[in-house]
Amino acid sequence: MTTLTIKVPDMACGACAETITKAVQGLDPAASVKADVETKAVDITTSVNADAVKEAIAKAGYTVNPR
Ligand SMILES: [Cu+2]
Repeated sequence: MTTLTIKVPDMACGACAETITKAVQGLDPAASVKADVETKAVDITTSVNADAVKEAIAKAGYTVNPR
């Protein structure tokens, strides 16, 4: 398991946070996801690698910053 913090600057509201959470959990149902709209940061604990997580968030329609 690894813990990632991924910056998603265009996460603007609770619905965005939910979409992102579902995108990550669609990839890894066991992932722990905490999407914070105020800081635009998504804290994720997962066994899936960071690139795959970023890709899932990008596919959900959000721009992902490296860190
Ligand atoms: Cu939103």
